[in-house]
Amino acid sequence: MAQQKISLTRYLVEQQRADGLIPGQLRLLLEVVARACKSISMAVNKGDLGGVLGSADSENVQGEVQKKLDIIANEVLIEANEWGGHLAAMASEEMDSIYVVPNRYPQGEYLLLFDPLDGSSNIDVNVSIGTIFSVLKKPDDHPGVHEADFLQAGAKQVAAGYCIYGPQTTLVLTVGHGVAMFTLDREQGSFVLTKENIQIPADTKEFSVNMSNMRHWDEPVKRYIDECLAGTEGPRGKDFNMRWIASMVTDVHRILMRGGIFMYPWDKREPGKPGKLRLMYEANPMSWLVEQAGGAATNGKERILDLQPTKLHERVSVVLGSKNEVERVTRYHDPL
Ligand code: P6P
Repeated sequence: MAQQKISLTRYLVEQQRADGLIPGQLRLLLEVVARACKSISMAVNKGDLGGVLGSADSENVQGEVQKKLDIIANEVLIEANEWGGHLAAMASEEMDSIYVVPNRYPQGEYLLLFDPLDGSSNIDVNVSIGTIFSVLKKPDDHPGVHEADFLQAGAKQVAAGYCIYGPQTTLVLTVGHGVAMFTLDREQGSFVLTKENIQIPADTKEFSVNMSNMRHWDEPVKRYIDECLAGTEGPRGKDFNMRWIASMVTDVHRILMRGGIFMYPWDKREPGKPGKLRLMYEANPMSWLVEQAGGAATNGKERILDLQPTKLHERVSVVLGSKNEVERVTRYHDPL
């Protein structure tokens, strides 16, 4: 008999029965986010036919030129999530400040953070991009909701995931009980469970970094990459392969599927910035997913999920993936 297809809804209900990690309001939130990702996938797939490519002639809080699809994806996520009663507020890479659920709707107990379309530089050249999301509980020790309520360490997340818009549209998520993957069945219009308990191999022969920045890196990172490049003749005694898609969501997905180490380290081009990637809605959700799959995630020195944020859009240096490789990079940063 053909294996029964398990929908996202059924998976979430059964997980709730098994370990109580997905209360009704959180399940509703995750299903709404998944539906929003389906809509974004349809818009992305239209490309030029939908008039959605190219620049929106505006800049986001990061000072980056926004693509039309960045704004579309952001609006889809806001409109899908604001009325359901499960959220108190949202935060997005594309918005300067938090978006508090309007008074006309009931307020819920969760906070949703997202990068609505990660990898925007790839949109116009038809390379995979994706949505990254993170869910926190709103502190219940005071009325209302403020930006400070979002400034929680990544270890406080109650759900995290991403959706890749590539050859397949796949949703990958965790609620703290391992990592599961769902593939969009376009005939049914629903996400179907295709992998669960995803595990990242502890060792790898594949590194993922933007090599054009090499001359700007700190010594420990240069040492690690030089040793990978030295291959069988060098101290690692094995040859390495390199991949850099410039969509964090896609590079991390590859690592979840077959192992590897991903790095976007601090570099001296902008010494005042700790890194390029954003802590709250890129590094934290990806780090939790990687840890839940048996990998590791640091800023080169400390566990990313332990970092206490001070600003909503703060940046961080990221080293994540196969546990033994991440630990090696950490050792190289440790002067002792
Ligand atoms: P670079 C995409 O803009 C992004 O934020 C990440 O998804 C990606 O890993 C990184 O920037 C790519 O940066 O400097 O290689 O273009």
